Amino acid sequence: MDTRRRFLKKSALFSSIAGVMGVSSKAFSARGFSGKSNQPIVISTWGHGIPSNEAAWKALSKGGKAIDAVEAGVKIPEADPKVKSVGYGGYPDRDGRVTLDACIMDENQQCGSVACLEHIKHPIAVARLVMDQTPHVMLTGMGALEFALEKGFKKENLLTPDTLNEWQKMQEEFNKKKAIINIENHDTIGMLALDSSGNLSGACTTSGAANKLHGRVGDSPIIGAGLFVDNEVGAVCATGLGEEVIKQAGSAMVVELMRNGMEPGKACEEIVRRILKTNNGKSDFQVGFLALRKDGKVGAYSLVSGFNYAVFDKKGNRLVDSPFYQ
Ligand code: SD4
Repeated sequence: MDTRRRFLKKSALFSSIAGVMGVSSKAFSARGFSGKSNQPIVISTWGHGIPSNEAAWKALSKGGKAIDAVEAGVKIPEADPKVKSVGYGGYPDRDGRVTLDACIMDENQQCGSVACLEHIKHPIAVARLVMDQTPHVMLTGMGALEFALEKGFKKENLLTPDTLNEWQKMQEEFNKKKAIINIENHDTIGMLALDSSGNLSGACTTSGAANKLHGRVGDSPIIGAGLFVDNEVGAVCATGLGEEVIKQAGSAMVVELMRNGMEPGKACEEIVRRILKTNNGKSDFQVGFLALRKDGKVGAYSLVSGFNYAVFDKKGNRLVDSPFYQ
């Protein structure tokens, strides 16, 4: 076969594969997805994403960097005692201790993370310093706390009387050991942003599952599980039962599927389906993924209904219901 015919045959094959995967051949080179955008956008999980996006948009709309926007954004629920699944006022573990997990990742694949951190209101800011000022990616427990105190963070009591009261009432439900979806209050904030230079970053912060064993770490501070950013392809974050997300390397896998041409929403759905499969079709828990592709396209998918996310772009800030399995 002459070179031209071989080339035409290859292009036809590529077009049909790309068609099946739902991507335009323009955005898909031989090396994978290659679209881009420099229209700023920020997206984040759950209703508390709305005020968080506002804070992030302040930075983004002035030409600020995505990494600074996501840090500023997720600090809003971290400081809000009414948000009982993130930061100050978050539900404690089984021993009544508030332990926080957070991570952050930028366009150069630099990242920082803290896990099982107590007494610090803004774990995301500590994670940022782990990224910016240490040769490490992750600090845990006492080590993370000592690092934060060394850097001048204030030691605080994060357990509010209101949360303690609710947590005490919840003990009865926990003791029944019945599967109640989201009883552990899986409402982490994961935030993804694209800035006007076309760069992506993400942040994720949580008090984790309410009533967890002391020392339990979920997906949220684990790069590749609760968050992953690849500046060539897209950024993804996860919410829900962290153990299931970790088992699939969830966020990294969604990025990889997008790299291979899958649409963001379909890529999220595929990983939810894998989780469902490993649970033999049982869906008495929640997991959800949120994805932002390099060209600004957004997608999400959750196992159970009820997951929503906030989107802020030039059209404004709004809450969107995620598609779900059931
Ligand atoms: C965890 N994924 O610790 C976290 C909890 C969460 O929304 O709320 N996610 O398992």
